[in-house]
Amino acid sequence: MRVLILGGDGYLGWPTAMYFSKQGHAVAVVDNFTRRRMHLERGSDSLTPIQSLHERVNVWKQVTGKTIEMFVGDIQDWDFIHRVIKNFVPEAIIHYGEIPSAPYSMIDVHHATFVHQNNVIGNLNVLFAIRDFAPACHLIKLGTMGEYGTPNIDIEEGYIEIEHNGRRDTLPFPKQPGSFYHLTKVHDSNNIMFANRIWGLQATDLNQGVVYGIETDEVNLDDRLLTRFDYDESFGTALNRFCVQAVVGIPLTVFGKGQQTRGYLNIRDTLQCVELAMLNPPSAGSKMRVFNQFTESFSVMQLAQIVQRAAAHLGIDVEIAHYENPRVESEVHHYNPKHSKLLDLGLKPRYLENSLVESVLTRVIQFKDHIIPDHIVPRIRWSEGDKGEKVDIVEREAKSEEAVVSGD
Ligand code: NAD
Ligand code: USQ
Repeated sequence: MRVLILGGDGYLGWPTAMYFSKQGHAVAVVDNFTRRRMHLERGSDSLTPIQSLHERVNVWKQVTGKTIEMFVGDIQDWDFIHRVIKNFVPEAIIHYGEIPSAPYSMIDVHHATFVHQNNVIGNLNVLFAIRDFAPACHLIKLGTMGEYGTPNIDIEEGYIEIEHNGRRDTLPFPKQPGSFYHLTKVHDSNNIMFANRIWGLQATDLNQGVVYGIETDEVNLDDRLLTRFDYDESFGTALNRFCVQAVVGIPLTVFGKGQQTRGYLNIRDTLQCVELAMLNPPSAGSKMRVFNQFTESFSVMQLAQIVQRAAAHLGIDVEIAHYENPRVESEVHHYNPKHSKLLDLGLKPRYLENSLVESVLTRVIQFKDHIIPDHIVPRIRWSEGDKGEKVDIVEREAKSEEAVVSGD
């Protein structure tokens, strides 16, 4: 198939490009290096040394003999993106090309509007370009499980059947996202649903959980093909951060009570999921399809304990600490989202407990000299007022009283 990967220089986009190229698809990537520039702005960086997109594409060609086409430009620029879609004529677009960070979107008004413009306008351009230049194309759009928030009922896969005043309907599941970033994904979902309804645009919205892992078969071919790995407060997920903290000897930064529960999946399973969505498109004329894309759920405290156990296998002693929560979120809540549709299509999940050492910790140890400890302590707060101030440790489950959080 002709596959266009938006955000093809990113954490997920680059491994997806290689994976599809290896399967024999004609692959092109689009990126404008926003993610690399946001790191320059924040003074942080990927732990894994990543090559430029040009170098990645060249190395891929050297190693496999396969070509990945490259378009450098901004999806917000209609002139650019409509020409890419018109000329490449994709059969599937995998849309990863957005800013993915909740904390970054909460820094201040400038970051919130920047993230909204980038994500919502970019996605709208893609919808119009598909309508006008590739109407048969299947849009596979990365949304997030965080669109749903943490309601006190089970989360359905996109839609919920409701009976109200004696009448029944199947309606989009209510959304209560937890950051301005997560809100952009809700706006995208609504825009895609509308485009599907009025133009018949074929779309799958993948509400993805938190992805972990650095290793894929293609990444492992050559270290110059490595994907990024972030651990700073803006772009590092809790699990990535805990792995780095374990290796540098900082008590794991569990925010608040640590009962916040999320869905997780291995990066190799992200590749399987987008492939399954692409090879099994929704039938013509059907409404926007929604998959909840994750394989396991864990509370933050469970994650910390998994990291502690995995590190112990490598002879590393890890402490867990409770920090004052810089976010405004439910710290204790119900969490039981359905996620059967991708399993029904054949997804074979990998599990965190079995794969953390191999998928993450060995690579963190390999690159531990690159760790910038100053970027581990959180400073971005959801509630206004104390941004930039020290975040205090309010409670500690540590074994050693001397341990300090460096980087303040
Ligand atoms: P990433 O930041 O590593 O990749 C996104 C890429 O898109 C970057 O290379 C960036 O430069 C590019 N990009 C952003 N705006 C662009 C624009 N206007 N024009 C051109 N390129 C642009 O993020 P990721 O972790 O690979 O996530 C990919 C997608 O998956 C995002 O939409 C994210 O919200 C979603 N997602 C990620 C996770 C996760 O755990 N990584 C979980 C759920 C959903
Ligand atoms: N957390 C800690 N300690 C930390 C960092 C985070 O306890 O050091 C907590 C947060 O308070 C939150 C939970 O861990 O309760 C998850 O936070 P996260 O930073 O790991 O993930 P999140 O901000 O939700 O964002 C990530 C990706 C985003 C994706 C989302 C999927 O960055 O792109 O959309 O996961 S989901 O969580 O399902 O919304």
